[in-house]
Amino acid sequence: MKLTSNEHIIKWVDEMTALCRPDEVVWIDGSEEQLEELRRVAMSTGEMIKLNEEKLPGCYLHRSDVNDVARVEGRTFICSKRQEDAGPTNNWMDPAEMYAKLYEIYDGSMKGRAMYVIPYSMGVVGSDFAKYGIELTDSIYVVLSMAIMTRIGMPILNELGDSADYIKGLHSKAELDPEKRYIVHFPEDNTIMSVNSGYGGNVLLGKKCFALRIASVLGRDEDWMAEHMLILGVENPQGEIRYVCGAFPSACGKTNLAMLIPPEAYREKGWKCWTVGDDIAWLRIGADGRLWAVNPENGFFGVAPGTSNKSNPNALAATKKNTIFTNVVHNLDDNTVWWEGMDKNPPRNAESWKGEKWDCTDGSKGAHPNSRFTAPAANCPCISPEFEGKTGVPISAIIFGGRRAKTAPLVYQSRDWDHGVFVGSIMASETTAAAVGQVGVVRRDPMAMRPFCGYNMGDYWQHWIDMGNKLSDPPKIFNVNWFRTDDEGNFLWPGFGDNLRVVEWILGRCFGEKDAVETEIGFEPKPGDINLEGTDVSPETLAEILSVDKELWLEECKGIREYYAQFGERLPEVLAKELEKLETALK
Ligand code: OXD
Ligand code: MN
Repeated sequence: MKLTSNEHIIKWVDEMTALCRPDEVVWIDGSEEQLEELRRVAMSTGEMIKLNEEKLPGCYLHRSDVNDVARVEGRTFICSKRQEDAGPTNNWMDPAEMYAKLYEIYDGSMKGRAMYVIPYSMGVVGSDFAKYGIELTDSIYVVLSMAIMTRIGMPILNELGDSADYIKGLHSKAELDPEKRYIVHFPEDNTIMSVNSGYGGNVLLGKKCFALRIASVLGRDEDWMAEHMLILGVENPQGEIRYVCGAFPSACGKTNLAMLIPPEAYREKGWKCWTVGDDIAWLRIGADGRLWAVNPENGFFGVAPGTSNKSNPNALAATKKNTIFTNVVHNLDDNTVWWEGMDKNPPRNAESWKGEKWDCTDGSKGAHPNSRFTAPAANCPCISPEFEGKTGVPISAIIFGGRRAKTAPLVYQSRDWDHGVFVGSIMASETTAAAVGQVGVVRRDPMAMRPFCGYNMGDYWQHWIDMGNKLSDPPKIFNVNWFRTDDEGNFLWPGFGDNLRVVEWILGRCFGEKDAVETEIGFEPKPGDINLEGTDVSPETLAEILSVDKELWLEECKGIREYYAQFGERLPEVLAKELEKLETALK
């Protein structure tokens, strides 16, 4: 039964139904009864395995196809009318050509299956920040995952009324053929098309596709920003909560920072941390001239391996109920799950992520390195009371970061907003495969948005500069690097909860409470400005992690110049000048 009389939606659903030819069309109202019925169907076909109800209530295991376990950047396209609007960092094809290619692939792709119509909201329904989408999919896994990651169902259709202001998303698993797998965005049509994949990052269209790629374009046109950022609230012993956003490429500790547990000495004094978001921030200019952030998602799509009671107890706790696990180890003894890095007791009677009998002693990995949990945000013990708020939280600092063995110091502050945009634009991270002691392969990932910016990165940087000009009280911008190593390749900074020591300095800078010294690259803490009490980090080691090697930085400038060159005239003048200033200072 159709759940709306909205003609725009009905016409589009009818057209896509005629194209994909499903056996039936099921509108998702978001009710628990309907979701429970879908879980039952998914269990009967093997799409989901129900886990131990006592130990993991409401939890399921899902396995994606073995050829379909990660985002496919090489097959992800931004199809704006003009190629230069997609820019040099995105794959592009002419929209008409791409539609024709896709329509052929979707033709009859849902035969023998149901098509589910999922109305969903990114952001709290009815809030000024919220944007709505409809995803059509032939996957129950997608319906159940969207029910965790977003707000779904009737309230969205009610809010939409007769409006055509929603993002269209069509997903079909089709035949899971990797040669015909496409994740395509048509920013000028507010349309997303994803086909031949069942992996979350490619098919939960609210997340990377809408909330970053399409939303970045909406933000450019409507004076706001969609960023690949965590949002963290830090409560000091005076009970005041200050908020930061942080942009980090994958495998640089974003979820860990978002769910940070203060070191013991800090906890005793009354410090607390609150998670508002772990992956995406939508940022708007408030009436007070500050930048306000919401997390448009409703759950966490986290990487499972490495998540443990030690590394991130809050994330682990979030997965203890109503969670879908994908591609992890199935412990057959007690019907629970396991992954590398969870603890030191791999199950003996178990199946690997491929569903094959797994022998933990043979050296093979049981869980896929990109195996995931999809957990409701409400499960997280440190979820912020502001998570459900309609106004968002005011941001005092933006923190950029990457994994650099040598170049970037533990922390530095940009001189002003424009310099901060420069700092974000030159973000780079070493590949984690780098051998101990060796410098890894550097990949440039500006603002951690390289795979997620829905338009020309040069224009995106200009949008950042324009936003700064519109903010009377902009956040201060910082860069951190938790990954500096000594000459033997050992990490010099303990990381995890101790990162609060750095965040304390950052927030102190924002409120005029902490001192700094000016260097060639920006402001750094003075010795003694970072509280080392309760760590084994000596003041000498801290001085080493804060040191700036001018030769390395001059090399870095060469790399930045080469990287910038590909943007031609789209490179903002401000950034070219900042690069010159840096080079002059270093010489
Ligand atoms: C990512 C993710 O790939 O958040 O960045 O899943
Ligand atoms: Mn991410």
